Amino acid sequence: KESDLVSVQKYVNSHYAAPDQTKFGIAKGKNVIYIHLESFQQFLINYKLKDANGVEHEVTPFLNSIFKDKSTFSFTNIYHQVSSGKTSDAETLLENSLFGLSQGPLFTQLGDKNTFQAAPAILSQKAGYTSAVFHGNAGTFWNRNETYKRFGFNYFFDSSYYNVTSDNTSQYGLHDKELFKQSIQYLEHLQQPFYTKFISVTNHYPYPEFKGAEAGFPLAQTSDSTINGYFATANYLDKSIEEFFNYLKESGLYQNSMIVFYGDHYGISKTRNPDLAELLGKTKDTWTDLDDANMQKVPLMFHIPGRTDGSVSSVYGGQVDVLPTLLHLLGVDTKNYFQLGQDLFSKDNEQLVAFRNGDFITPKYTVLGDSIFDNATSTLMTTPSNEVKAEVKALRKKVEKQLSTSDALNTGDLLRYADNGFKAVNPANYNYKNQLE
Ligand code: GP9
Ligand code: MN
Repeated sequence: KESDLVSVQKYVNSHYAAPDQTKFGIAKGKNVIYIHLESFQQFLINYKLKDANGVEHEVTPFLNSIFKDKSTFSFTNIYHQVSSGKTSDAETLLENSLFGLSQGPLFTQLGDKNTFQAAPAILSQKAGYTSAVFHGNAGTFWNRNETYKRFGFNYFFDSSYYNVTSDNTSQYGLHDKELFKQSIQYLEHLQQPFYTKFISVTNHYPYPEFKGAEAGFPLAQTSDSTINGYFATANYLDKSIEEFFNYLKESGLYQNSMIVFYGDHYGISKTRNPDLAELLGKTKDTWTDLDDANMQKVPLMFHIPGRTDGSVSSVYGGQVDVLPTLLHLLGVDTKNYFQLGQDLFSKDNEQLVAFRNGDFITPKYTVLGDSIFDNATSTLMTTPSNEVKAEVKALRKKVEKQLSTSDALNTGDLLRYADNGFKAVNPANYNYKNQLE
C-alpha cells in the first residue's frame, strides 16, 4: 500500500551516499555504451592460460589494456548479486539499483506489470538521452520485450533485426563479433546523447569449441570440459570488443562516449570450482567456501576517453551500486530516486556487499550463513570474539534491511505511488517492431 513507501523513503534517505565532487559530472553529456560481459568473472582479467605445452596465453589482452588504461576507472572487488534470474537479474540491478527477487526472475514475474524508475527513463527526463539495447537473441527471452518498455528503453534490437544464420550463432543467439558489426547500422541512427547496452552471448555455458576461423585459442587441461572451453570463448568476446572499439574510434563516437564494462555473473559454477583450483594456483582439497565467494567477483570498468586520471579501485561493492555511480559520473544526482546502492566513488560508501541469499562481504569479513571468514588471513573464524559477533550482527541487520526494502518495493509495486518528480513511463508508448524504418 501507498504508506509502505514512507519507510522505503526513510531507508533511501539515510543510505544515500553523496557524490565525490572530483568525479561528479566528469562524463556529463557523453553517450553511454554498456558492454555486458556474459558470464565473465574478474579472475579472467590479466589471466594467462597455459596450453598443453606449458606456453602461456593471455586470455583477454584487450580488456586487460582497458583495465589499466589511464582513461579507465576500474574496480577489483565488485561482486555480482544475481539470483535465479541470472542475466536479467544483473540487468534489474544495473538499470534500477534494486535487487532481483529471492525466488525466480523479476523480469518474467513482474517485468510486464510493475512501475519502474530505471536508468533509460531517468536519463531521458534529466538529460535528454535516447536509449537502446542490442542483443542477438529473441526479444521474448527473459521477457525483455515487455520489461524494457517499462524501463523506458526507446529501442530494442533483438534477433529479428540481425542476419542470423546457423553459422553465426550459438545457443543463446548471434555471435558477439556479428552482434557488434550488425548493430552499427542501427547505432548510427540514434540521436545523441544515447544510453545503450550491448548484451553479448557467446561466452555462455557450455562454452562450445569454435570450429573454423575462430578456432585456435587453447583449451584448458582440466577434467571438466566446461572449464576447458571457458577461456577460448572469453578470448573471442575480447576480440569482438576490440573490433567494436576500432569502429568507435574510426566513426568518432569514441571521444563522445563513456564505455562501461560489467560482468553479469559467474561462468563457472561453485560445483565446478574445485576443478578450476589448480588453474588458480590452489588445490582441489583445500578449496573453501571463501574461495567460492571470491569467485563471484566480476569486472566493472568505466572507460572515459579524454580522462587521464583513471585508477584501479579496491573498494568493495556490488551491481546494485553501479547505477548511482554511473548517474553521478553523468552529473545526475540520485538523491531523489529510490535507489538502494551507493556511489562507489563516494566517501560515504559503506562497502557492504549483500548477496541475494543474505550472505555478505565487507573489506574485513566474508559472512556465509553462520560462518565468518577473516578476509585478511583467508580463514574461517572458528571462535569469533563477542566484539566480532556484535559487529557481524549489526552488518547482517543492514543487509537484511537493504534486501527487504528491495523486496517491499518490487513485490508491492510501490514505485507507482512515488511522487518524486519522475514522470511515469507509459509502456504503451513503446513498440519494438519496425524501428527506424
Ligand atoms: C540470453 C542471455 C543469457 O538472452 O542473456 O542469459 P543467462 O542464461 O545468462 O541468464
Ligand atoms: Mn548471463
